[in-house]
Amino acid sequence: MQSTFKLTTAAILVAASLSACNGDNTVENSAKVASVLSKALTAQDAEKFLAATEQELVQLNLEGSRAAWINSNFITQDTSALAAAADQKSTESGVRFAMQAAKFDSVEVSADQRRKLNILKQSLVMPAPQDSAKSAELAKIGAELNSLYGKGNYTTKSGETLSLGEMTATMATSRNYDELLEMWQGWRTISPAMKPLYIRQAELGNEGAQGLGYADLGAMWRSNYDMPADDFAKELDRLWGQIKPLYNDLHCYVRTELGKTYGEDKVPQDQPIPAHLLGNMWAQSWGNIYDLVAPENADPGYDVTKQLASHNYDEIKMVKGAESFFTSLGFEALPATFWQRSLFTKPADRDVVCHASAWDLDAKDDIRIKMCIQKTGEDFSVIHHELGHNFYQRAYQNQPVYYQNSANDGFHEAIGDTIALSVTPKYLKEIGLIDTIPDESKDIGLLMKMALDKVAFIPFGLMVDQWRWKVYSGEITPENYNSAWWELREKYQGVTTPIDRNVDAFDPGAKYHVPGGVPYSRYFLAHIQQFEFHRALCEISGNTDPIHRCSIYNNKDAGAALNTVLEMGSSQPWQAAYKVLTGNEQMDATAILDYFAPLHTWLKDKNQGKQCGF
Ligand code: X8Z
Ligand code: ZN
Repeated sequence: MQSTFKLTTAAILVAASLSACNGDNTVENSAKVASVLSKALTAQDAEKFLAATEQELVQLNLEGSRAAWINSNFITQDTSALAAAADQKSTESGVRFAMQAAKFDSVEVSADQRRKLNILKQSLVMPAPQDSAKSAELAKIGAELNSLYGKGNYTTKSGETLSLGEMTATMATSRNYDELLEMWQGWRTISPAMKPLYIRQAELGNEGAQGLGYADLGAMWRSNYDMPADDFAKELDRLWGQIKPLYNDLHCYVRTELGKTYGEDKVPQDQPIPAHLLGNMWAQSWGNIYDLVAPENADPGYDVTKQLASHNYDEIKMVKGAESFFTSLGFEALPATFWQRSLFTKPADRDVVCHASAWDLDAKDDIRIKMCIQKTGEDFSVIHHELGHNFYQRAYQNQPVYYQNSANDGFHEAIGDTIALSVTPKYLKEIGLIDTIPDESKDIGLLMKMALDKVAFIPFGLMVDQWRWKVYSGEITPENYNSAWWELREKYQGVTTPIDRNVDAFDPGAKYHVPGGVPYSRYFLAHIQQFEFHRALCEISGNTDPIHRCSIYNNKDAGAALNTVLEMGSSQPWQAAYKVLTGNEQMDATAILDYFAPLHTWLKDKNQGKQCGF
């Protein structure tokens, strides 16, 4: 399990467990640490503290990951209780480590020691107050929220009980306004029950963060980026400002086309778009409505979902296909245990958390994914995304446990997506999934499909944590949770609720990462970073095609460059890792803007004379 995109509520401090063979030496280590911390402190004491803590972390991570894995694969009261107990133990230890690390604040230590101490102080995602009753309560709430989401389903008006996967498939393919609305509303029946738990979790998480010296939990989350927390918030605004003109033009064009499909009474042309019409349960990526907005005469003429079916791809073959992209770059094949221990399909007989995730159980080679794969082009991309996590975890396994993490959490989310950007027509032909590469006259179609997935996502990637930061700061109070959520959805995405929401609605809870306690800014960052990484790797590979046609498949130089950054883990400030690959220390949206430049010109032309904006 991986802390920065860790899918349980609390977080162990660093990436994953190292070894399954260490005994539980927690008590002995705690005594060593206590004796170190009782005297005037030196750099040598810091060394001893860090070494002892490292051993504890390895053990805690392994126990925590195993409990969380079992709970997410078999959701029952018992496994939730066991996961909560492990979570409580690791969170309490994490708080203790953070407090102890702070004791070295004014001690002169080496740069490496300082970085490790800072990592100990900062990286809890859901810190508990220093009170065992409250830390037990927080862990129990986390497990309950996770179960409510994992078990969530909806029984239709006609009496059929549907899983999220089934409803997701209908959201992607149905073009019936009322059917879409029923799915959209139906899924949101799972979350009112979460609201009291969420309110209490925010109180306890804030108390924990304040105990560690942060103004609130949001401030703690923002302080994880090798820059002052306020500067990080400003960086996000700056990047969004770069992308907004492109997003606005995409939004404007899509709204027009949806107006043609559903009628302008249903999609008013001067209002935000109803959130259930965009092909996705959360209106977060819109690639599934490509057929409704496809540019005339520029359709590439294939559909990955159909190609997978006609080439008899099953779930395993899809994962093998994604793996072979990584091995083509020079990465070692996945271990046999990956294939034995991963979850690839939704079990018929039990509740599991289907939201896709990648795990590293022992920081050696016990890497796995857990995913209820659907045989679609969309899930083919998600598989690349998940394997990106696994190959990253494996690449940094020789770092000390403190650095077994990505350079910043956006990197972890960006790697597999970077690879998926190379799943171009040229690549699909090379692996035999399509017969001919569409000519350049079809590029607008290819770019449109990609923009619906990537550009459309960006304001969603931003607003989720804008909402949480305001919840944690107290600016959004529980009675305003839902209305403030929709205000932000309108402000950033220009989408609106299709129907007035009940007073008890808690729509943020219907998005996995909110009950899951997973920060979301990482995905916003990843959507910018992946285009910068893709551009850099394409340059290294000697690509001469337009950037959206570039595939780094089979290119060992690109693979080696990528591996250099992955191996670094979080041993350096992320800016240093960024520089290794892109030559810059600052994130920048010009790579994504350049990638979509031909589409943007096309959109501006199509939008001429229209009243854009929302
Ligand atoms: O949660 C994920 C991954 C697992 S880290 C499947 N993603 C975000 C989401 O689904 O909301 C990937 C893109 C955004
Ligand atoms: Zn991910």
